[in-house]
Amino acid sequence: MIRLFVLLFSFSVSVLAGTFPPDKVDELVATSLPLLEEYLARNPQKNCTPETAVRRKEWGDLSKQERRDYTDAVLCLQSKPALMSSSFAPGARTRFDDYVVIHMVQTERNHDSSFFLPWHRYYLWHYENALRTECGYSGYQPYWDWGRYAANPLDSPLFNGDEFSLSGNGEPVPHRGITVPGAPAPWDVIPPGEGGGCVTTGPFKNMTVNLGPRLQLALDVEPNPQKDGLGYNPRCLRRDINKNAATVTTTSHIYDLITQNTNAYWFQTVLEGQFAEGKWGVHAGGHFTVSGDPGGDFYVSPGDPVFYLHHAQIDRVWWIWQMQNLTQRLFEISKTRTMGNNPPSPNGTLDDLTNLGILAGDVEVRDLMSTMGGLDGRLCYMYE
Ligand SMILES: *[C@@H]1O[C@H](CO)[C@@H](O)[C@H](O)[C@H]1NC(C)=O
Ligand SMILES: *[C@@H]1O[C@H](CO)[C@@H](O)[C@H](O)[C@H]1NC(C)=O
Ligand SMILES: *[C@@H]1O[C@H](CO)[C@@H](O)[C@H](O)[C@H]1NC(C)=O
Ligand SMILES: [Cu+2]
Repeated sequence: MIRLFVLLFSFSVSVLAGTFPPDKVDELVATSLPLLEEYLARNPQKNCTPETAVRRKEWGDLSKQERRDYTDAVLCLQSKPALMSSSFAPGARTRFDDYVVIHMVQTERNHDSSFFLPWHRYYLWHYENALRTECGYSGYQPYWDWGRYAANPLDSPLFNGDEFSLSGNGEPVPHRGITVPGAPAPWDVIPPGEGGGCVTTGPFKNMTVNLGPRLQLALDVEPNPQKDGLGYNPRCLRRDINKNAATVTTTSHIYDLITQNTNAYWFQTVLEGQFAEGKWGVHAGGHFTVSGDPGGDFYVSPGDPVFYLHHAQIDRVWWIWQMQNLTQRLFEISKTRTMGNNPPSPNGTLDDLTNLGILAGDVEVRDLMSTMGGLDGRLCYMYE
């Protein structure tokens, strides 16, 4: 009887939400919302309430028109001149490139450190704002729920290559797999997918990648004229959509990450991957599901537009994790101020400052912890 009810219930929800029935992570969101409302009632956050908060949606739940509006806005950002000075970054040609440069020059501060989650939250929000204010986009930043498509990412509304996707795979070019630093065999190499060449379908088929590469990739890519990757190096967007990497981003992986890690240290550690133990984690897993150039480059990865949907899902998973115990987790950070604590540094604190270079000035990490009222109420969003 209960089973029948659950079946009927999920059936009716799936009809409402389109073709994707709620999975067990979506159910965690549903059960958390009353806790969030109760917390906000006790701790009001700058006029941000579930009624006023905007909703970031999953790509597959957007209508075709909404998907097209999003990619049009990204193409618009790619058509506007950079703010970044060309003496600082000769490869920064467009407003889209400005964001790539900011990520490149701050990579070693904002990964495997106390800044990782809050900084990327700030970065995404700023990019979403640029799409809206500079390119007339009226929606919000969509996310990519890896779990929905982990079995076959190529056959997804993100990567199927149609005009409503984020463009598809690269042309087939034989290439080696991805080396995972420090991982023991057989996890030291992610076997390659069937792409690797230039993307030839969908909205980004004509896109020019200007910056990078910074790292040695598995692909044959023209090296950047500058060692720091900031030189001008125009080339096609390459991808290798890789289901071998997606195996670590299933809904079960996401669910376990959220429910089995009860402090910020372990939550972030498992999310970012424990390479020495052969665990890639959902962060690297998602990046390497797209891979290619610049998607597979730790520094330059925001140069593939899918980056922002991947990191929106990272931000969503953090948000869901925070909601499981807001009293403890809303303002809980971990790790030190330097990547991998190298060189050694003190534990990060909520008073630490972080910025987006020329795009946005210093804010306290504390101001980035809540999507419901952070940045003096300018952060006010939820994920569906
Ligand atoms: C790509 O560029 C060609 C030539 O300029 C143009 O005809 C075509 O519409 C462009 N395609 C997309 C998806 O922007
Ligand atoms: C939330 O965290 C607090 C502080 O660590 C703890 O006392 C409480 O039991 C937790 N609540 C739940 C529901 O886990
Ligand atoms: C830094 O944080 C870790 C847990 O993330 C904790 O075990 C350690 O005691 C902290 N160090 C200092 C100096 O507070
Ligand atoms: Cu990053």
